[in-house]
Amino acid sequence: MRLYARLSRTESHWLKSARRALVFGIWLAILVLAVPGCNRSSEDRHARQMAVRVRSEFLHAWRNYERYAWGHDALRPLSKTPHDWYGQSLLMTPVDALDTLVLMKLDADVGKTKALIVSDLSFDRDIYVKNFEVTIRLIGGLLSSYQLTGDKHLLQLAQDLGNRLLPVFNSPTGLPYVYVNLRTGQVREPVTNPAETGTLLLEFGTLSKLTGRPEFYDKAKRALVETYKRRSLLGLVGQGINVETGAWTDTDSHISGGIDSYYEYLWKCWLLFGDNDCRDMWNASIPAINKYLADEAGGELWYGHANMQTGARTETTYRALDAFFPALLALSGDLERARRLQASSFKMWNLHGIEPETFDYKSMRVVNGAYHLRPEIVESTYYLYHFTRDARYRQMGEKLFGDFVKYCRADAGYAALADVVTKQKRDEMESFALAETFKYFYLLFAPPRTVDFDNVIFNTEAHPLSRTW
Ligand code: DMJ
Repeated sequence: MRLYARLSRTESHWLKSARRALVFGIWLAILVLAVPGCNRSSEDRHARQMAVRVRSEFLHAWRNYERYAWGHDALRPLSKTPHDWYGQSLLMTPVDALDTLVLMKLDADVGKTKALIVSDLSFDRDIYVKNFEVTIRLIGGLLSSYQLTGDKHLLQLAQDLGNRLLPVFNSPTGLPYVYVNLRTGQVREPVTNPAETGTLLLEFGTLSKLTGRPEFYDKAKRALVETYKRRSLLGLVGQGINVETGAWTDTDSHISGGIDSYYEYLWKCWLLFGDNDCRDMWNASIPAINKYLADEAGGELWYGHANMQTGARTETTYRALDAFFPALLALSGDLERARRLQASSFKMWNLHGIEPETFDYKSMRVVNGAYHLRPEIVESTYYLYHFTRDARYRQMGEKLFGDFVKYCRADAGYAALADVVTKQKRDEMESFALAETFKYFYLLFAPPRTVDFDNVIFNTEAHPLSRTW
């Protein structure tokens, strides 16, 4: 009896301890599950506040464009005067910025801007325009805004412009001339580069799919393939090519301006159109880039310049434009290099609190100190955050944005810098500041559903294109 009583006392003691342990376990589990959730939701709350801040700074730039340059290509933010690239306006800023207005849900501004474009934009003009620039900014902008709003006028304008640009491809090689007269179709300037010959297929291809006219796709693809076919035995392309002879005029190779978006479109055209040739050309090119252009300096990853024929290093410079490459590496699945290169870009930025146009990664010296309000480093921050969900990329973005506002905000909009060391401003606010820089800052902090990342491809001017066909 006594034994039984002792046993049942022990048992009830055991039961109590077990119950206590269970309650403790449940609390622990709640804590373990809830604390990161709390962190996550406070991080998200902070991100939403950042998105609101970005949107309001975007509006500072946009309202001043409206006030001092409405109907013109761009605002000069220091003199508060308008600027037209070719003496007559092609509405560069309104067309380039329209899909940013849509994504930020600035509905009244979308309506007003669309009305301006539909009533005032005419391509029947006796001016020579740069095929590359008007393709990425105007065709890209019109097509993405058409896809986002469903307004057919925008597609009609894109088609009209596409028709007027087609004569650029009438060279012996199929590589495009640099300039075309929008009214007469006359072309000029045969010496160009891979960025200008190979950054056309996302726009012309989408135009083709949406209008059912194969020639847009075929001509832009031929230009891309003809560029690729002229790669060296090492698998590199140069930075100057003659469209009449097909010969290289400059054999310096890099991922920088003049070549950059040629590589970008190889991979992205595979993603958007499922074009196997584009995938194969990318797969054949990326090993050469990583072998001859990638460079290690002080334990960091950089990409420099090399001779396309010999692979010999020609420059140890890295540029603000090159900072797009982590985004492309991440998109193509190479997260490790993407992370390392992004850390290098951020280092370049932090040297003077804002990035220079050109920088020598061996000597850590500024080579060209201008800052043109460029988006590339922000673009890569956004891509890396998307692929990793690592909160450090949002913190990085916050630092970039803080500096951007601190040094580039002017009374009337945002101004480029003449020199990142002295922070002296210059009278320039390129349309890509509104099309790209503010957009990528916004997307980094806005709810992920703002853009269906997995179903859009951003053209090189940050215009999201989707496979609606
Ligand atoms: C933009 O017009 C495009 O991103 C282009 O591919 C490169 N340069 C500017 C922005 O820096």
